[in-house]
Amino acid sequence: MRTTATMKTGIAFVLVIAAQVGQPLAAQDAYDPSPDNLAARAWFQDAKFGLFVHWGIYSVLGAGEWVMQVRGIPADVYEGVAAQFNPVRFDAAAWVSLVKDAGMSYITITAKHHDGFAMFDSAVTDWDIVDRTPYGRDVLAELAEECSRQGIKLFFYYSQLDWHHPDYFPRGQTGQRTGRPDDGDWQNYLHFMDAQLAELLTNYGEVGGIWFDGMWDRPDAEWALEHTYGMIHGLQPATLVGSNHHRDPFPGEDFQMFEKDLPGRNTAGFNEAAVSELPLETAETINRSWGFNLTDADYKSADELIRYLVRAAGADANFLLNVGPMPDGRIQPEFQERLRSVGDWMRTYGRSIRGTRGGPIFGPWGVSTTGNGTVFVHVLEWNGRALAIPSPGIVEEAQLLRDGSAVTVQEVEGGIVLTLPERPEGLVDEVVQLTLAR
Ligand code: JFZ
Repeated sequence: MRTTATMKTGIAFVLVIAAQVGQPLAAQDAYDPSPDNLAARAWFQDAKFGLFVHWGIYSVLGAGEWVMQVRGIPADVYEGVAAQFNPVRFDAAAWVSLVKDAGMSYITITAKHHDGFAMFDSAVTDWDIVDRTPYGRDVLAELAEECSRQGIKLFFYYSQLDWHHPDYFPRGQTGQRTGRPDDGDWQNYLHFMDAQLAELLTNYGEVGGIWFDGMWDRPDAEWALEHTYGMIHGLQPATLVGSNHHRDPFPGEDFQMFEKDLPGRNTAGFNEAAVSELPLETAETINRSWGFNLTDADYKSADELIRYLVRAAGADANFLLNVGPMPDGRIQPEFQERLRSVGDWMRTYGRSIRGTRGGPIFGPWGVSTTGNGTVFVHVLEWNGRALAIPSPGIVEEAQLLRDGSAVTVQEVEGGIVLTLPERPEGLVDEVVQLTLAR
């Protein structure tokens, strides 16, 4: 884990330099999102909470999704791992039910990660789950079908960086130790990538979005984003395009993501981009790993995850919470327990998250969210009885969301004072619902 973190910080550093040199990257020029796309953006912002799934053949090795890079495994040796991937306990219905139990509305799953391995049946390569594993089933197809049955939207993560494809050349910051020949046809690689994306947008029903990652590996390469983004929107206008490039959004992108940070913050060290007008999303892990990691037991508590969800909603961002399923296809119990606890919380407090937008007030005590004439004051860190906040408008009614009991509101100069009850032991978020005069 430590090696990976150090290495990624290195990548972030290179990225910053590249951004300063300022090679403009063409994207989808004069992009005018379709009405369907704008509706999908609103749906996305209402949804607020999704499951990120990092799953690939790397799970067999139990050391995260970067194992090929970290251990310097040559591409031909790594191919042997595919032959051992046999997730006989994969159950799409169980995954999607878990997502619903957690109070989530969408899934973003790795269709292809940096190892280049397609978790779907691709016709343009045999480096995929159907052709190379004893399991031989298209897990994305099964998941897509189950998602549509249970009313969950499905997004695909797609790595532009590829440690396996011979035409990913010249190589970038990573993938140097894979033993591939030192030549390759970049245009050919771009065609391959577009062909796989076309498969994903054609064979799996409605695709909620494409979550790109890995462009940072070759920041100055000609990625022909305008072509790829245009193709995606041509096939499915409502599909939301986003990219984890940690730069200001390019035309053709429909949402902006922040990895391991709330929008506008940069505790991770690589979130230098400004917060845009696009719908926002922040991704986070439950332990410290994205892909299944056998030795990572550093789990965040359910309360910490709830607080993260609330703070994301307060910052007007979706929360994409990750699991790395095991090589047998199951999601480990530690993740399931936590997801279900967050879901229990969502059953009481979901109204203050789903369908809301961030703001308008916040303070050291917490954040707020807004939806249809209501402001939800999320008191996360405050043990006192009297809470002074700026006035969000004319308050007609104030009550605790957890039991509907009335909260006294007093107008004072510069704001209002809420009189809260004694804070119950272990309460993670005291939500006060303020109904405003229209
Ligand atoms: C990327 C992936 O490398 C990682 O495996 C995972 O999928 C995560 C969600 O996304 O991680 C990154 C991407 C960019 C930087 C750091 C980590 N960066 O620019 O420093």
